[in-house]
Amino acid sequence: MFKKTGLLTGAISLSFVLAACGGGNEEGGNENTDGGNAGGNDAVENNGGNEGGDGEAADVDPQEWRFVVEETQGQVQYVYAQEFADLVSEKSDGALTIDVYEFGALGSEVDQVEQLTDGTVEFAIISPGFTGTLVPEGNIFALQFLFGDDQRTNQDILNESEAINDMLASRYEEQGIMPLSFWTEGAMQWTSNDVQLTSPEDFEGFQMRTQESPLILESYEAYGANPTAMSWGELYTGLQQGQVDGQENPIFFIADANFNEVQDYMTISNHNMYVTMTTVNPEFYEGLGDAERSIIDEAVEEMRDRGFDIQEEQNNDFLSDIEDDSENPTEIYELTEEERDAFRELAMPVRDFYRENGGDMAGEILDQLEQDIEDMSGESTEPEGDAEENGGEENMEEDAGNEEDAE
Ligand code: 6CS
Repeated sequence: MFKKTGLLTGAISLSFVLAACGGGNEEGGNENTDGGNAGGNDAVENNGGNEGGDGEAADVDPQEWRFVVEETQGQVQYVYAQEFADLVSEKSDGALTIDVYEFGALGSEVDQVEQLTDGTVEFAIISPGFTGTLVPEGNIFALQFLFGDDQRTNQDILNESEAINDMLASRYEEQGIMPLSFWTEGAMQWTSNDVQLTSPEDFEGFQMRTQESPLILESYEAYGANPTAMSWGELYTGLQQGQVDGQENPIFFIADANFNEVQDYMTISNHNMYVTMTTVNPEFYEGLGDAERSIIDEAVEEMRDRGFDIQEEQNNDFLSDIEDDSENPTEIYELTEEERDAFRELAMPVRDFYRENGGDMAGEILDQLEQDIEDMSGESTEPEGDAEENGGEENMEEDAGNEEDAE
C-alpha cells in the first residue's frame, strides 16, 4: 500500500531541551489545568505495563522513540498515543520505548509537521488541516458535507478507501510523512459569540478561526465569513478577546479546551468530521528491522477500533459538561436538515476549487473518494442540482491564505 523510500539516517537528537515530567502513564483524566490555553511541557515516559522487565522480545533491538501529538494529556490524540506506546512496549517485552509529547511541548502544530519530516520525532499525529500547503491533495478533508453523518461508516471508509490509503497516502509520503492510519475524532460543531450560526447569512463578516489549510479558509469564505488561521494554543484567548468570533471542533475538544467558557452559542452542525493521521517518518520506518516494523504495524491495526472508541466516548461524555456549565452558559441549537441544505449548497462549488487547486492528483483522488464513499455508505455524495460555479483562482500550493503565524 505504501511506497517505501530511503534508509534510516542514524540517531537523531533533539535540538532543544525537552522537559520530561517523569510521571506514570496518564489515563483518560481530561483535567484541564491551564484555563483552556494549551502549552504543556511534558513528555510522559511509557512504561508499557512491563515494569519488572520480562526481558526483551527476540530479534528486537532496544530503542527509544518519540511520538508528538496535537492535543494535551487526557485528550483523544494523547490517550491514543499513550495506548499505542503501551502496546508497542508490551509486544516488544519492554525493548521498545515510546515517549509521548503533548501539544505545546515541542512547539505548534505546524512545527510538529516539520519535526516529523526532519526526523526530530519518529511518530506524530498530524491533522491534514496543518499540511495544506505541503500536501495540497490533503485539503480534501476540509470539504464539508462530503462524508455522511454516520461516524462508524466514515471510519470504515477511512480504513479502506483506495483514494485515501493509496493515492493520498503516497502524496504524503513524497513529502516525508508516512500515514499509518487515517481516523476520525468525531463530527465537528460550530461555536460562536453574538450570533447563533444557523444560516449562511449568520456567517456574513463573521471572524472564523480555522486551521491553516487553504481549503478550510475557502470553505468559510464560501459562506461569507472572514476566516483567520491560528494555532489552537492561541484560540481561547483569541475568542475571549474578540480577535475571532467562533471556531469549529468536535465536542470533546470544545469542552476540554474550555472554549465554551468564552462562547455564547454552540451549533450542532455536523458539517464535517475531524480527520487526523497517525504518521511515521518514512526513512525511519524503512530502516527498521522486520521485527520492529511488524510490532508497529500490529499496534496500528489494534488501535484502529480503539481510536474510534476513545473519540466516541469523549464526544458523548463532554456534551453534558457544556450543557451543565451554568457559570458560563452556552446556548446549544441543532440544525434542521433544511438548514444544513443551505450550507451544503454553498459547500458544493468548493469541490471544484479543490479539483483545480488541490495539486496534480486532486481530481483523481476526489473522483475515487466519492466512489469509495458511495460504495461503502450506499449514499450519494452529490446532492441534486450540483452547483457549477467555482471560486478558485488561487493556487493552494503557493498561497496558504491569510494564516497567522502559528507559534
Ligand atoms: O482545532 C485544532 O486545531 C485542534 N483540534 C483538535 C480536535 N485536535 C488538535 C487540533 O490542533
